Amino acid sequence: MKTQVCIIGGGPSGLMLSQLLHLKGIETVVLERQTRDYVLSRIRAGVLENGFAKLMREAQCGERMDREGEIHDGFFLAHADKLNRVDLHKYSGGNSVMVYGQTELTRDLYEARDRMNGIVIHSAENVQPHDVKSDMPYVTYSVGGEEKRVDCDFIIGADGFHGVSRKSIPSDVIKEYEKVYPFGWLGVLSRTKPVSPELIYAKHPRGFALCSLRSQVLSRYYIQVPLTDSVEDWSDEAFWAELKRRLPAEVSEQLITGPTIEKSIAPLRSFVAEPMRYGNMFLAGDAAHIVPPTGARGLNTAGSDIYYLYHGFVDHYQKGDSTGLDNYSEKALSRVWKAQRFSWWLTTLLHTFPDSIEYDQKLQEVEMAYLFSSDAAQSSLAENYVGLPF
Ligand code: RFL
Ligand code: PHB
Repeated sequence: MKTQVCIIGGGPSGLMLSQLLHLKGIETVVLERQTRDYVLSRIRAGVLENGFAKLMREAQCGERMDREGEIHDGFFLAHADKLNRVDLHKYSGGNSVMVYGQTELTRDLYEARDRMNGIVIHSAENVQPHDVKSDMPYVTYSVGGEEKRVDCDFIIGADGFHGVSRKSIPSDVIKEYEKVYPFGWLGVLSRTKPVSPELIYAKHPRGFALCSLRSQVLSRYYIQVPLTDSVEDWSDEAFWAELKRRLPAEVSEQLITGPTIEKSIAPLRSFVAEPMRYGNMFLAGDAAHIVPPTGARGLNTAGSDIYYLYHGFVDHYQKGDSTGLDNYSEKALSRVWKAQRFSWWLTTLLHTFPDSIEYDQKLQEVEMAYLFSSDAAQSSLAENYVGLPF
């Protein structure tokens, strides 16, 4: 098979790029290791910045998001039994975020690819990029034991943190920066009315908690847990009891509990790989960088990578101008590091660190007090949460 851009990974990054390029007449093939059902069973992001929502619309995938997603103009930070609202609209110059699940937007992207007869190959095993430093790179894979090959002009590594693309770059070319946090998030999904119409991020001595949602009948909650915990350690009853302990009384009194329909633990990690280009292979999304979910930046930062690549490829194929592709790594990394900084800051502010000393706790307290006494501090929080410009 021959194509222009071979995309490894059929998550939101890979599908979005494939869809956008298709609409500009640029051919792609997407190779995904898992089945579609498996990809759609992963419960991940819930908060989209405006830039990401715009990209969904440009990809002709925004209709259901605009119908079913919720626009949020603010969220709450809970601390010391009190709720403080962060007014995103006021402090970001009229901006807001869209609450719409990654599962749903991935489904919309798959459906769009189907509608346009896009090639997405599932259950692709042993995917491997080759000759990426040459003008004739190719990707090999197997399906049902049969060896296959895709020749292409460019390869996109959009295969997530555990993918093969980044790992295929020689270690003397790529530099990796990593910070592993000493805790994870236990997340549950439940068919209950969300406790609050807007998200609540709660700081508590027992650990962080987050009340989020997917719709007015589907709640998503998280609590900070030690890395040694497993899902089996947490019955539904234990989860609800612990969540209630970490929320202000006025919130926990309102919390409607019920059976959970998904429960998983995600370790918290910050990671950046530089550069994001090797020869004719470009890394995008979680393949190149991940953040702890606290600032809701992961998928949104993947979105800006895709935006830069999309415009880079359009300029390359339509105008013969490769500046966008040549500048991709530098441009993407500049925004990636700002998302890293924000995610690290919010994670450090809101979590309970097992090795923290009293001095650290005092700093968390004063940071919180400063935040809600300063318009400048709230503006800084708001402009980062709604997403810095692309
Ligand atoms: P993905 O989604 O990991 O998709 C990569 C795809 O590549 C496939 N793959 C391979 N395919 C072929 N060959 C191989 N060798 C392959 N290896 C892997 C995988 O099967 C997969 O389908 O990466 P992508 O597309 O870059 O998307 C990134 C996002 O998924 C991620 O950044 C977000 O989910 C992060 N995130 C959040 N981001 C936000 O912007 N807002 C949020 O509110 C938010 N909440 C979250 C989150 C992530 C979470 N977890 C579980 C990590 C909440 C959580 C709990
Ligand atoms: C979610 O709804 O899954 C979610 C929302 C906000 C975050 C992280 C996760 O910061």
